[in-house]
Amino acid sequence: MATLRGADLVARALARGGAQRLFSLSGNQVMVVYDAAIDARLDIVHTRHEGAAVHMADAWGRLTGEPGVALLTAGPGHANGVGALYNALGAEAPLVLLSGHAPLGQLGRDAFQELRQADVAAPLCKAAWTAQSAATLGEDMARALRIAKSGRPGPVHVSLPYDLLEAKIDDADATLPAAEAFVTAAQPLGDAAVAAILELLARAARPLIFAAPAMAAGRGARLREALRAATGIPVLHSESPRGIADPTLGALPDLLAEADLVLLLGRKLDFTLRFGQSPAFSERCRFIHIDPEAEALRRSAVAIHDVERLPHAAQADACSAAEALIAGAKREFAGAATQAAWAAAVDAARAWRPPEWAQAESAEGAVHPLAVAREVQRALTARPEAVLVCDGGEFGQWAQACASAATRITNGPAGGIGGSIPYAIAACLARPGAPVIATLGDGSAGFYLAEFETAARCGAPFVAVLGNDARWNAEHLIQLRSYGPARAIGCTMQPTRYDLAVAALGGHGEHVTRAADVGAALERALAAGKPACVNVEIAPQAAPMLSRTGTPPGGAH
Ligand SMILES: Cc1ncc(C[n+]2csc(CCOP(=O)(O)OP(=O)(O)O)c2C)c(N)n1
Ligand SMILES: [Mg+2]
Repeated sequence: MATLRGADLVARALARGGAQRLFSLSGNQVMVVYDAAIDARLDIVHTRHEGAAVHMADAWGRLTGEPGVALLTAGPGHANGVGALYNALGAEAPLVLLSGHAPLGQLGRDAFQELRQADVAAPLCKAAWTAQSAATLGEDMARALRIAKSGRPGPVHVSLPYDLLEAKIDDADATLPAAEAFVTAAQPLGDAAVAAILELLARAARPLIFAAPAMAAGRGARLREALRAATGIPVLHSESPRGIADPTLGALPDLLAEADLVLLLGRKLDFTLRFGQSPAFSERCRFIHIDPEAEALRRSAVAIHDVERLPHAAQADACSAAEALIAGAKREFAGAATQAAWAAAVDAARAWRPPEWAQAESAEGAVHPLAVAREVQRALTARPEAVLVCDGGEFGQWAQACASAATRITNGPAGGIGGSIPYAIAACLARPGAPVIATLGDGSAGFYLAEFETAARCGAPFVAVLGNDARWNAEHLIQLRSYGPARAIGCTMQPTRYDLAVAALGGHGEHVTRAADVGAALERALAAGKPACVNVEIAPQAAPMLSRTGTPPGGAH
C-alpha cells in the first residue's frame, strides 16, 4: 500500500467528509497540506488576512450547512485568525479551523512560532485540541467535522504539528476513517415531548416561537417556514445583537409583552431576549425551552426562576426538534381561537416601518441611508436568488431594517463588524451564479478591503454597497449622546474613495453623491461581472429605532 504523509490523511479525510475547499493563508507549517490538497482535489482560496479566511469558512458553513474549513499557519497566522471565530460562534456556524503548529518534538524549547494554540482558540470554539499522532489525523478530521455540525453547530479547532503532517505513514488507507465516522448524530425530540409541547402551544392564547441563530439560512430557514405553516404560530428569528429590537423585527417589541407562551427553539434565553425578563416580556409569560445543551437549559431555569413559568424543557437540537414538531402538528394541531388574530398582529408589527420613511428625502451631497437601502431592495426584489450580506454599524442597521432577501447573512448576534467582504466572497463560491450584495459602512469596509483582490482572483463578483459617512458613526453617536459634541474624539475618518481602491484591486468602482444616482450605479456594478464597490456618500444618520409607541428599544448594535 502507498506511503502517505500525515498531511495527505488530513486532506483526504476532509474530502471524504465533504469538504470542497480550504479558506487559507499560507505559511511554513501548512505548505505540505497545500501539496496534499492537489491529490485530494481540495480547492484553495488564498486570502489576504487570516481573519478573512475564517470569516469565509463561517459564511460557507451558514450557507451550505456543511462545515467551512479554514487552514492557517502556526503562531501569528493562528492568532490573526481566531478573532473571526467570535461571530461564527454567535451565529452557530459549523466551521473547522485547522492551524499548522510547531513540531511536537520541539515543544517547550521555544520552537519557531510555538504557541499554545488550542488554549487560545478554546473559548471561541466548541472543542479545540492539538493532534497527537500522525496515524490518527484522519480521525481528528472526522471528529472535528462531526462536532462542528452536531447539537448547537459552531467552530472547532485542531492544531496540526508540523512533524505529524510531514510524517510518513504506512498502511495509510486503513487509517482513513470510514464514511460513517463523519456522520453527525441528531439529538431528536422524543414523542412524549413533542406531544406535550404541541399541547402547551395549542392551548396558549398568544404564543410565539423564537428560533436558533443556526436556523438563519438553508435547512433552518426552510424549517422555520414549515413550522409556521404547520402551527400558524409566528416563528421569529433575529440575528442582530439588538435581539428583540432587531430592526428586521419592525415594531415587534411593542407586542412582545402580550405573549403568554414563548417556545425557545434552540434559542438561548440570553441578552438578546433580555433574559426573558420584564418589561420586554410579561411577568406571567411562560417559556418552553428546547436546546441541545444541558447548560443552556440550566441557565434558562435560573433566569426564569419559577417552575410554573417554565412548563417544559427538553434536550434536542433545533432542526431535529423543528422536524418532529412539524410532523406532529401536521397530524394534529388546533390552536386556541385567539391565535390567528394574534399571528396577524405579530406579522403586521414585524412589517411595520415608520410611514415617514417613505418620504425620507436626501439632501444634496448627503444621501439618506434609506435611499440606498431602497435601491438595494429594488435590486434584490428583481433577483430572487440573490444573497444579501449585512455588516453592523448604523448603516448596516438601516440595511437590515429595509432590505430583505430569501438568503441573508449578517454579522449575527455576536455583532463583530468588518466580516461582510469575506462573507460575500464565500457566498459567491457557495452559490455560484447567484448575485451577492453586501451592505457595509466605511469603517467596516477597511477591515478586509484587500480581499477585493482575492475576489477578483477567485471570480467572486459580489457588489459592496458602502455607506460612506467618514466616521465610525455608531461610536461617534455614543460620544455625542454620552459626553456631548465638544468631547467627540477619535471616531472620524477621511472621506475616502474606496471605489478607486477597489478598481485598483481588480474590481469595479462607482462613486455616488446623489440619491438619484444610486440605482443606476448599483445596476452597473451588478452587471460589471467583477467584484464591485458602490461608494455612496451618505448622511451620518443614527440607526433606525422601530417602535410605534416611540419608546427606543435600546440595546447593542
Ligand atoms: C470587531 C468589532 N470592532 C468594533 C466594534 C464596535 N463598533 C460597532 S459599530 C462600529 C462603527 C462602524 O462604523 P461603520 O462601519 O463606518 O458604520 P457606521 O456606524 O458609520 O454606519 C464600531 C467601531 C464591533 N462591533 N466589532
Ligand atoms: Mg461610517
